[in-house]
Amino acid sequence: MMLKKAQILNFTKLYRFGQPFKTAAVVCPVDGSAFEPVNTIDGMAMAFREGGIALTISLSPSDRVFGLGETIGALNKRGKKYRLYTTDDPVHTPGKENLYGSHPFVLAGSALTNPFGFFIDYPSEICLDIGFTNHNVMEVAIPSMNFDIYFFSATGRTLTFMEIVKEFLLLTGAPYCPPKWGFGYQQSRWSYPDAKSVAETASRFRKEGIPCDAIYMDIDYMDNFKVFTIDEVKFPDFQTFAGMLKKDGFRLIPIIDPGVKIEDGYGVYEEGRRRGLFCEAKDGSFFKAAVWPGLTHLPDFLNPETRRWWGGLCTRFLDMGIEGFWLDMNEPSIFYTPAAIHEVFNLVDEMKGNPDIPKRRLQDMLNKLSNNRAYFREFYHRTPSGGRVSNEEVHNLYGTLMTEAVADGFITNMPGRRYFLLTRSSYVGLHRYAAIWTGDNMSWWEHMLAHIRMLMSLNMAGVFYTGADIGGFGSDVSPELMIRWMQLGVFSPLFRNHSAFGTRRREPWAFDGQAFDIMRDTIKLRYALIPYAYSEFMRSVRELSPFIRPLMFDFDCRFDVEDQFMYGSSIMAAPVLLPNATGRYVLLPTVSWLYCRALRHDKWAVSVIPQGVHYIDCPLCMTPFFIKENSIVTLSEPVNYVGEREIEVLRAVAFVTETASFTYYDDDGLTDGYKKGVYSTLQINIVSSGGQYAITIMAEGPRTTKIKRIDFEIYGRNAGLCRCSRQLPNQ
Ligand code: MIG
Repeated sequence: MMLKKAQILNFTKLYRFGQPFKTAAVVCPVDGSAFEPVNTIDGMAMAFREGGIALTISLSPSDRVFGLGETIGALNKRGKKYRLYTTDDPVHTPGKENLYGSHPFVLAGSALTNPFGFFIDYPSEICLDIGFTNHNVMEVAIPSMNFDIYFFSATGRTLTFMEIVKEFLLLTGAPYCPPKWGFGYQQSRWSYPDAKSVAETASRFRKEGIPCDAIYMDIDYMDNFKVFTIDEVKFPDFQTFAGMLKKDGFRLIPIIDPGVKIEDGYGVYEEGRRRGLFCEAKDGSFFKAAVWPGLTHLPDFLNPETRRWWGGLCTRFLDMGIEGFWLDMNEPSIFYTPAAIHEVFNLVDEMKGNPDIPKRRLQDMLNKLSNNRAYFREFYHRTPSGGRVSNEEVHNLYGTLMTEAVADGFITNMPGRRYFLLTRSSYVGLHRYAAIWTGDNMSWWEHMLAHIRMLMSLNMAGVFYTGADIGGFGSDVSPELMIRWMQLGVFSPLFRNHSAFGTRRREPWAFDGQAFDIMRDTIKLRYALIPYAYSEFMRSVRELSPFIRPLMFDFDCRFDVEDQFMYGSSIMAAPVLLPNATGRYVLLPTVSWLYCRALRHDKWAVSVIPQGVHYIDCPLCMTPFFIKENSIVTLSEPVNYVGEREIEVLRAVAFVTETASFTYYDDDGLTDGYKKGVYSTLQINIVSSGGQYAITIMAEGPRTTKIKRIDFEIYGRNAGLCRCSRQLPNQ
C-alpha cells in the first residue's frame, strides 16, 4: 500500500492512498512536493479488507457525530449504518441506508473532546457504521485502495464545528447562490401538463393575491418524454407563453432527465450516437436502460465533450425565456434493462405452463427490477486518458457531472448572470454550482422532521440553498399537515410545494376557506422575511458559515435538539411537527428569546421567554419562531413576486436588552456582481440604555440602497414595545 500525507490549509491533513480518481470535489490546490510517506492515519486504525480499507475511529461517550449531507435518520448520526451510494429510492423509511446523494463529510466531537472531521473523496460506495455495532466505534469501509482522506483537526486548541465546516468549504469551494427570486415561493406538481394548466395556475396566484415566483414543468411537457423537446400540441408557441408569464413575475422551470430515447429521427439521440457520447456496454455498443421514455441511452457525463454538448442543449431553452432547470433521475435511475425484463418475460412464460412455480418468484424478480446494483457494473464511461471505467467505480459522480454540464452551459451563455438549478443526485463539490431538493418524501409528519434534519446536514456539507417538497411528494396530505409544513417552508431556503400525480391537489386553493387563508398568509410571511433571509443567506455565503444550523453550533454542545434550528443568526425556527398539537416543547438556549407567533405576516403576538425548556402554545393558524435576545430582523411588505417593485421601507423587529446589530444586505439579485463586492448594506445598531434606545444606521457598499425609511419595533426585557422610524438620508 502507498500512503502519503500533506498538511494543507489551516488544519487539514490530506492522506492519499494509491492513485485516487480525480473527482473535482476539492478546489484547493495540493502541492505535490508537500507529501511525505506515512503508514498510519492520526486518530484512526486501519485494516485491509476485501480489496479495500476499513478505518475505525473510537468515539467517546459524549461525542456527537454530524454530517453526511442527505441521509435519512437522526441529525446525530450515531447509532445507525449508512451507505453512500446514490440511488433513486422513493420510500424514505427510517431503516434506509442510502438516498440520492453522497456527501462523505463527517464531523464528530463535543465540548469535552476536541471536535474533528474528515472528508473521504471517493466516488463510489462507502459504508459507515457509526456506533451501530459498537456504540463507541465508528467504522468506515471503502472498497478501494485509491482515495483521499482529508482529516480536519487541531492540536493545542479546540476547534468548533463551525470552524470545521468553514475549513471544509475552503477546501471544496464557496456555496452556490440562486437568483434572489429563488427565495420566493414556488409551485410545482407532477404535472401541469399543458400551457392551459400552467396559465390557470399562474393567474390564480395573482387573482388570490398569493405571492409566487416560479412554476415547475414536470415530464409531461415533453413530446413522449424525449429530453429537450416540448410537446407543441400542449405548448404551442412556448416562447411567447414563457415571455407572458415572465411579465407577470413567473419563471418556468422545466425538468431535465438524463435518459435519451432511442428513436430514429430524434435529433438528440442521433447526434449523441454519431458523436459517441453515450455510455457503453461491455461489448462497446451503447448501453440500453429503460426510464420514462422507454429504452434510452445514458449520456456519458464523464466525457467533457458530452458535458459541453448537454450544456448547449439546455441553453437552447434560454432563448425561450428559461432561466432555471431541475435535473431528475440522475443517480442514475434505471427502471430495467432489456436483459432483466426478458428474464421476467421468460419466467411469466414458464409460469403459464407450470402452475407449481411459486408466484413469489415473480414478485421477487419484479422487486429487484428497478435500480438493481448489477446494472451499474454493466456500463462504462470514457476516461480522459482514453480508457474505460465502469459506472460502479465512479457511480456517485453521475448526477454531479450532469449538473456541472448544465451549470457550465449557463455560465457560458449568460456570463455574469445567476441561474436557478436544482438536482436530485449530488456529490461533494456540487454545492459550488447548484442546489438540491431532497427527492420523493411522503406526506408524513415524520418527514417534516426528516426535512429539518436534512436542511441542517446539507448546510454542513455546503448546500445552503436546499429544501424538501412541501406537503410531501407521495401520498395524500391533510390540510393540517399542509399548513404545518408551509409554516416550516417559511424557513426552508427552497420553498417549493410539489406532489406526485394521483395525490390530493395541494395548491393553496385546493383547501377550504380557513386553511386557504392561513396558507396565503404563511406565504406572505415568507415574503415579508426576505429582507432578513436574503441578508443572512448572502452573509453565510461570504463567510462560509452555514445559513441553517443546529443549536449546538451556536450554543452549548449539550443541546441535542433536532427539531429546532437557527435560520440565520437572529431567528430560531421551532415548527410544530405533531398532528392535533396546539403547542410544543422548545429548548431556548443560553439567552432570552422573543417568541413570535405570526397570525398574519404583519400581525404577531410576541412574548419574552427566558432560557430553559418551555411548553409554548401555538395554534394551527400561527407560524411560530423566536428572535434571539439582542438581535434584529428586517422585513418588508410582501410583494407578488421578488423584484415586483423596489423595497423602500423596511420594518425592523428587534429584541434588545443591551446592544444589537444587523447588516441588511441587498444587490441586484440577478448577477454575480456580489462576488466582486457590488452590493449595498445598511449597518443597523441599537443600544439600549435606561429605557431608551440609541439607533445608528450606516450605509455602505458601492451600490446605493433604495431604502428610504426604517420603521422600528424594539422590544425590551419585559416585551415593552418602543416604536420609532428613521428616515435615511438621500444618497
Ligand atoms: O420516477 O418526473 O423526484 O420530483 O415529479 C419519478 C416525475 C420521476 C421523480 C422526482 C419527482 C418528479 C417525478 N420524478
